[in-house]
Amino acid sequence: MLGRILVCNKACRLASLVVGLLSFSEPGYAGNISAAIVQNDGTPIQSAVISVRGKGQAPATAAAGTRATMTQSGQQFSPYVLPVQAGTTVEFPNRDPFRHHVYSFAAAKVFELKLYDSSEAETMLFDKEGVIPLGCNIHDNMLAYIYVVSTPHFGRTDKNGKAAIEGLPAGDYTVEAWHPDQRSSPETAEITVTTDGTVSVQFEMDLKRSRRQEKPGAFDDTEY
Ligand SMILES: [Cu+2]
Repeated sequence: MLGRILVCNKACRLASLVVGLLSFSEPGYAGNISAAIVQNDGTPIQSAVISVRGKGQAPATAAAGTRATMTQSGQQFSPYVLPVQAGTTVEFPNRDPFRHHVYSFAAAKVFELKLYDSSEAETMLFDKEGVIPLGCNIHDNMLAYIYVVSTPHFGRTDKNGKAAIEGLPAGDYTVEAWHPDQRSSPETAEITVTTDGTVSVQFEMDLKRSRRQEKPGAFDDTEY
């Protein structure tokens, strides 16, 4: 695990360096946010969404053609939480040798992808902000979330509870942290990003027990 952290840090430094080089002719461009999300006892929380909105920044939709993927494999959705910017088309590839029937009743997107197998390329456009829980009509254990944001600046925490948002113009921002199992409403923090700096933000969340994506004999707790 230590090795992985070192690799990640190296990669992060490299990414920061690249951003720094790109912005060399544009002073004041590159600022970063390093977010950490933990439970009240300090346990890292994976699969939380960090989204960042500049003060006065209007809602922004994704560039045309932006795509993301929510896979069905091993009778589970993957990833458990998929953050996308409004205007993103999500592909729902079925990698199982049996059919799925994906649906949502969420206010932000009511839809269903009727029984389909691996030969069919199912897609759906998500154009409205909000939380979209996904289920499958055939497999009750299947559960995942698409979280639609209206900013291009967002990320999802890894197994260490960390997420990095890079390349932000200097300025004042509101940072929001969201997780499907949090007891309270999304946490927010007001921060200021400065030239070529990294602002660290930490959130604590109280998670309730969730049925997650349990399936007999193959409970996967790696998401937490
Ligand atoms: Cu299914």
